[in-house]
Amino acid sequence: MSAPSANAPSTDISEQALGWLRTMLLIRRFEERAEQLTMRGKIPGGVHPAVGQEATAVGVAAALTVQDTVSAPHRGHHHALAKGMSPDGLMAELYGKATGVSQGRGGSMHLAGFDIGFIGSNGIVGAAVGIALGDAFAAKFRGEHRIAVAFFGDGGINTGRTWEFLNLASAWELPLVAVCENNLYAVETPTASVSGGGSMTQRAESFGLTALSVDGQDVFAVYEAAVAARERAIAGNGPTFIEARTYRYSGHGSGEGVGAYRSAAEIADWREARDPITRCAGRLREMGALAEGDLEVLDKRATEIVDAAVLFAEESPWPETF
Ligand SMILES: Cc1ncc(C[n+]2csc(CCOP(=O)(O)OP(=O)(O)O)c2C)c(N)n1
Ligand SMILES: [Mg+2]
Repeated sequence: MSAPSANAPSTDISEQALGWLRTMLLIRRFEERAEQLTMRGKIPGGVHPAVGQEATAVGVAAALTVQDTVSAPHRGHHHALAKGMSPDGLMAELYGKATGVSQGRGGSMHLAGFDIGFIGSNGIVGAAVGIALGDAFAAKFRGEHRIAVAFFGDGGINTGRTWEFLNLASAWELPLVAVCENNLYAVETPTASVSGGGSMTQRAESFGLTALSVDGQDVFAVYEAAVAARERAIAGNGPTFIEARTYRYSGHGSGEGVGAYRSAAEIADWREARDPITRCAGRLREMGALAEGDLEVLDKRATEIVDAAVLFAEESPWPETF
């Protein structure tokens, strides 16, 4: 059952997918713990948990090299972990400790790890697309063999700046992959109720981007879409827009409920019938790559990594000056 990390592709898809499963379990346990710690006052300021959205980040990151970059929005822990950020450094950052990935001065929404190609998360809806656009321009201008990926939400799709960025990416045929994680809601607003002009992919196509919609709860489907988008970008054929249909199990931010704007049936459908971890584990069992009891072992290991990250954050010093 030994497997490489999500960032170290192997030729054997089941070996790779075991790495994806590990990373998705790590994200889930990390996010659950981060929310608990916020509610207990250990993590200041709140977090935006990505529980339920693990496959979108992991499937895309698995298609990337270390040199390829990722920019992320306010809900960005899963992207950072999938791109290879250390759980210790991330947890310490959430705590505001000096050992955090942004030296404890950024917090949940301002993560960065330039050595792993994670060029930053930020809280301005849609802005991650502009940051990745700039890096895609740099890659093309310098003739570098790499791409930039922007993650953003379905709320971000309805901001003007997002389309300004996608327009330039198209006009300049930049190696940008724009991934919209459509989790159906922007805070408590159902995005469909405030969206005109047809589907997201139709809108992206009208700007000249190659556009496709994938099942964001199927890590294999996300991976395949990202591989194809990367190949197109590297070949000089311009940007791709990917809508990844997904769902966040939590409220918008830590401690927020969902009962006021979602039906119990909708939540049950996503959690019970489409869960990305359950589905990935199922595929691996079909391939003969996951035996009875293996999932529990991997899950226990993910919990241990999170336990160690919490201990690291607790024992780390505060920044010297503010
Ligand atoms: C420019 C801007 N406008 C408004 C906000 C407040 N805000 C924070 S998150 C959010 C909704 C984002 O929804 P979506 O893009 O779907 O991402 P999700 O939270 O679903 O992951 C809003 C309106 C903001 N941070 N930035
Ligand atoms: Mg959303």
